[in-house]
Amino acid sequence: MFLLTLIILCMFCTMTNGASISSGTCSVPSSHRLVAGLETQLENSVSQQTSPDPSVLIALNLAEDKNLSVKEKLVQQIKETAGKEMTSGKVALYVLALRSSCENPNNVATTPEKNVNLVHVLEEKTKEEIKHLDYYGTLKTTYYQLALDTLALCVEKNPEVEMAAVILAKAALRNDLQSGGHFFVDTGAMASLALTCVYNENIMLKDSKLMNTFHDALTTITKQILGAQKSDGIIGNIYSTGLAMQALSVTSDFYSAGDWSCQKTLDTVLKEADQGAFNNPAAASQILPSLVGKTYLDVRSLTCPPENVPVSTITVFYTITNELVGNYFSYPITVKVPKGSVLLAVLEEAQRTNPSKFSFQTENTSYGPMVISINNIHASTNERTYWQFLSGKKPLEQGVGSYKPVDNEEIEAIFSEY
Ligand code: B12
Ligand SMILES: *[C@@H]1O[C@H](CO)[C@@H](O)[C@H](O)[C@H]1NC(C)=O
Ligand SMILES: *[C@@H]1O[C@H](CO)[C@@H](O)[C@H](O)[C@H]1NC(C)=O
Repeated sequence: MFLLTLIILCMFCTMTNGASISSGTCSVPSSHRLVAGLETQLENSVSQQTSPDPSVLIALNLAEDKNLSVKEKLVQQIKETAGKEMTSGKVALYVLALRSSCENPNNVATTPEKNVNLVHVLEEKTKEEIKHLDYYGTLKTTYYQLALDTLALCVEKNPEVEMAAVILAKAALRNDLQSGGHFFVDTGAMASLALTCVYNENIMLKDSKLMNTFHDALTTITKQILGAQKSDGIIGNIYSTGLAMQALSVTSDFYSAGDWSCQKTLDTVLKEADQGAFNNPAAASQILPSLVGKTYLDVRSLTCPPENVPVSTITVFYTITNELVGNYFSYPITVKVPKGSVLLAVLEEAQRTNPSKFSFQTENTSYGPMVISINNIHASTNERTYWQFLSGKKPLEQGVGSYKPVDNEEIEAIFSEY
């Protein structure tokens, strides 16, 4: 009885705040007032920004934001600026952002004439980071950006990811993932996402022993992120909490259920969001994915329409008429065929739709297929009859194997004498 009461109480408590829990992750529905508010704020930021923020596009896509025009505008701005000089981490965010919009970062049209391969640029920038580390003992930028580089190369299944991931993992094991002692949680969380991606995609690794290194690094980072929890559920500070939530939601194999209450963290974040803590678009873009239970790794699994764009179709009004032999008839049918199809495709589509009336036969000739019967009415040399094809009232000058009808054309086949 006591247990039952507890269960009912608990159902009630999850219902009232509209949140749901599943293993290692928690979220609020995208209809939630604060989620919708953050999305609107990000949408509005797009026109005001001087240079596009790829993190905003990633967040809007992960939240399945419905404002297509604003996302298209952002994609356009990102493409137009893709050729500019950028740090490695910025290039990585560009790659992730384009991927999240189902655009191919390997071939970005910066102008109608010029394309760049951003993944290749990312490879080069990542190599520069590593070279800098070899020569000077520091990266060109920061481990936060090297983590972004690793994540984007992994999402692109690029083989160069391996060396970046190794450096990141080793830095984590040396306790080196920080910028001057600050922002460990932000950097650790980004590194955790990157290394989880590489860990999941282990098929790419040439050296399978590296899996142990990545495993150890993820264990270390996860422990440190968990160690940065405050009593109210905030991890690091409020602005690193979103990234930390993303990291912890993909690393649940590396800690036990009691080590983190996703729900407590979520509740505090929602309270802070309500008080305007994420009024800055960059901050909003980093918190939104975790509210809707998504992570940057989900950029890999967003469903994109098939690469080959659907062919546009045309409509043809096709009629077969016999007022010459047997039972007279005139049957109309409307068919849709791919644009550029020959008339034969119209006949085939009509036959498929209504075989009892529109079945037909052809005979191969030097000029291509010649229609010899429609609806069981056969052309006859003896009777000097044939199937005549007309567009409107005008006889065609080509056969069904060559003639290409246009959209909304009226084609008639009339059983005739010659
Ligand atoms: C690395 C880092 C820094 C480095 C940047 C140097 C470098 N060469 O990379 C240093 C140490 C300089 C730095 C400084 C500060 N940072 Co900082 N930083 C980060 C971190 C970890 C990564 C940023 C990054 O590389 N992004 C990826 C690249 C590709 O994108 P980007 O747009 O080119 O990034 C640039 C900007 O983010 C900028 N930047 C970094 N921090 C800040 C902070 C502010 C307020 C501004 C305007 C710009 C800025 O430097 C980046 C590199 O050029 C983020 C963590 C996060 N969650 O984003 C925090 C973060 C952005 N920083 C933060 C803060 C608070 C600061 C400081 C205000 C701290 C302070 N008390 O002084 C100062 C800035 C003071 C000032 N001079 O205006 C907060 C911002 C929170 C917010 N809502 O505004 C974050 C989110 C960390 C956190 N969880 O608290 N930061
Ligand atoms: C999309 O966002 C833009 C910018 O905030 C806004 O002007 C527009 O009305 C929105 N469109 C829809 C369909 O919500
Ligand atoms: C006509 O030729 C095509 C190839 O050109 C062939 O596929 C088809 O089977 C032929 N049909 C007849 C009836 O010979």
